[in-house]
Amino acid sequence: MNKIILTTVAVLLFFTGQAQEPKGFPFTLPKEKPNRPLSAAMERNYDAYLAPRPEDNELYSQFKYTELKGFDYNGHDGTISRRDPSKIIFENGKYYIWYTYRNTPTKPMGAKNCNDSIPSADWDLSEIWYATSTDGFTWEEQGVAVPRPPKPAVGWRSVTTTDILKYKGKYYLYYQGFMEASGLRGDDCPVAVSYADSPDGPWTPYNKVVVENGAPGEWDQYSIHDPHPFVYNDKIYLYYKSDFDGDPRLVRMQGLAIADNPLGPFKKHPLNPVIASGHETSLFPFKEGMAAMVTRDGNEHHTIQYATDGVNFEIASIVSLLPNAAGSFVPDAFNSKGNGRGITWGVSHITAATGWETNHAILVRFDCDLSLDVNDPDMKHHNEYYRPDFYYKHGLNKKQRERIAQQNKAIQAK
Ligand code: AAL
Repeated sequence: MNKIILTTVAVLLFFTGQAQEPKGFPFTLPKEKPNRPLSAAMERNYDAYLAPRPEDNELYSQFKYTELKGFDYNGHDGTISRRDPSKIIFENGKYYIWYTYRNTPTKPMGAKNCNDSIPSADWDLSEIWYATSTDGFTWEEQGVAVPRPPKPAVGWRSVTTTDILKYKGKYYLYYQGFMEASGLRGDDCPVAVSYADSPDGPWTPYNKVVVENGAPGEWDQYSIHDPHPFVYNDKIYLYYKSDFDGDPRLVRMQGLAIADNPLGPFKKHPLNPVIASGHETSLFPFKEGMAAMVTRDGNEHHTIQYATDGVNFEIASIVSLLPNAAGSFVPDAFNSKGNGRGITWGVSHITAATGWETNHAILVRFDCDLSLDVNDPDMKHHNEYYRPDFYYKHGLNKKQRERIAQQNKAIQAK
């Protein structure tokens, strides 16, 4: 008898609609992908990102910036520049960072007006210097790590844009080695390396190119920039950027070269370019893969991307105010063993810091929450608010105002 009553009630409820799923998408955002027809956007919201809400997405973060203490810039007159910082490592009870250091009698004067002492570009006639810190906010500049070698050694014109690798107890600094002033043909250079038994040096130049330019006609035939080494899958994974498709509308993308030995040979990945956007792209081990902060250039600039295999990157979040040329503190850069924990801070640069007239870059600190070991809700807001003067600073140029004036004239004439 009970069975009959229960069945009757269930049938009645069904036809009265009380037991049916609501027709529209539910008010409470489901944490898991709901089993119902979804639009492309909703499919993506569940499939492409680590969580349906940014604040729960471990690869989403805001970025907050702090002025650094300890670096003098000659009154920001353009004669001293610090830029393109390395990853930060912690050794001997302090943080270490390396960076491009330029100290020239004048600001950069362009390729046509440069000479043996006048720089063509902000990173011309530069050396690799380093600094240490106990808190990441105040730094003590230690001086030169890798000087420019005598002609014709690789990097005789300028050694720049370095990054650090620690491997089997030894230290390696990879850097761009310029053999001509940047801008004469393009920003053309290969990558060289120096090595040491201590992060304080002395550094011995390997005096050979370790990441070659591509073959004629290949995307990376002229420039191998931003060498960015990790120990991943028990090999040295060196990510880099190249500029291609020709001046002045350069396309910038990221490649990967892999070696068993820090001094090479490095074999370029057959799927290069592996990241189709970005400029000084900064990566870090994350879970079993690699995450990338993709800045400035390309369709996918202002994204954080993730590749479970370190090669095939997908967009993991869309962010703003990404640090340029980020040198992150990546505690597990050389030993993540498939369990990369992510990052919370680093040093980045701001180029033309006081305008293009006194063209020089400064180093700044950035903080974020891209870490599996930190939960900072104040780094996860996404409805960011900027004050009017921030918007007004991004104003119309003369050509755009003229176009608008023409449009106004045309509409008046109708
Ligand atoms: C940087 C980097 C490389 C380029 C120049 C200095 O942002 O991409 O280092 O060569 O600009």
